[in-house]
Amino acid sequence: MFRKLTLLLFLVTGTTSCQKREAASNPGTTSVAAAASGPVRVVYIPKNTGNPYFNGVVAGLEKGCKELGAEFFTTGPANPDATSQIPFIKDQVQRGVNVICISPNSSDALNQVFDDARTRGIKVVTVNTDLVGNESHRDAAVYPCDFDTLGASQIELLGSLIHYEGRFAILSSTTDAPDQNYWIQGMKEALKNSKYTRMELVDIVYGDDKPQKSRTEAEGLLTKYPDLRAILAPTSVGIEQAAKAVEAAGVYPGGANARGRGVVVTGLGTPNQLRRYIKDNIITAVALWSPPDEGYVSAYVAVGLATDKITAQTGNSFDVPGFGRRGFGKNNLVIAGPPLIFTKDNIDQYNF
Ligand code: RAM
Repeated sequence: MFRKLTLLLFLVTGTTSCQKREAASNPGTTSVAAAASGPVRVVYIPKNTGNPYFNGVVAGLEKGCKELGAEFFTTGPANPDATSQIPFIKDQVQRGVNVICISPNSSDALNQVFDDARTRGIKVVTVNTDLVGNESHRDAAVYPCDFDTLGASQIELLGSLIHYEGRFAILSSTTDAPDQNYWIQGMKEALKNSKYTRMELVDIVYGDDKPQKSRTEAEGLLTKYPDLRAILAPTSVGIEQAAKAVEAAGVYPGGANARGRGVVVTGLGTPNQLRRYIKDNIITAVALWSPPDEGYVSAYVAVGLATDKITAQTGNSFDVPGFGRRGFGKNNLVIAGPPLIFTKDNIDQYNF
């Protein structure tokens, strides 16, 4: 309700902002974002709409922005293609938003639009995903947990579930996704560890974070590799569809058609989407973090930057209520919290 209201308010005031922005292009005048009065306006652009994962991030941003007296709204493309967010970013720049929080679909395709936005005084904060290798094109980044160790921890989780032995495939999101690609790189590095010599990565397929394509890719893996021991899906869309595929085929551990010990599904997924599969023993354990916490910390970074209460600089830190202090690490990266592992025993403690 709050989001709808603020969106409506924002749309109504959009024309005024555009007029101000035109004036701002005259030499000697300040940019709209800098000149705009009233509450700070924060927009969040997820990778794509329709992915329940991002609802948690939105809820956290909304809560934090409300506490800080900022206006918040969210908009985004239907598909997580590398360039699909560009028109949305341009539109928000035109409307004179103060902060663009975004989970980018590419590490480099958005550099130019971000540069344009920042020239106008708009802060750009990447959330959940970063411009890996192009960090100078945004002001700060918020990761939900430490991505430097996430790939290795995914391999360890998988290893522990398959007794460190067997052939497995990765079901990822898009080929351009900066987050999944970073984690996959970490997974490949981890696999060089002698602990994992009996685990073999046979394929990487991409479901583009679309349910149907992810399902088709998961089914394709089951057909192509009859001896597959596991599907590792570091995407909340992919893992849900992999769970559906092994359930329908009856090849999950203990399933009617399981060969040997069956096909294990693990990776990253939301408790709300996977609760049933975990309770029904289709999946034993998955990892993630708290998307609402990530969104909440992002709100404090976004509004803090827009009001100059926070300066994005490695070594600087700031308070987030209930979280204590959070700080900017290398490349102005903020880590919101710890990773989490969900099993039958704890899944009911989480609602996102
Ligand atoms: C999907 C998206 C998102 C990722 C989660 C785990 O929802 O790809 O970026 O963080 O999975």
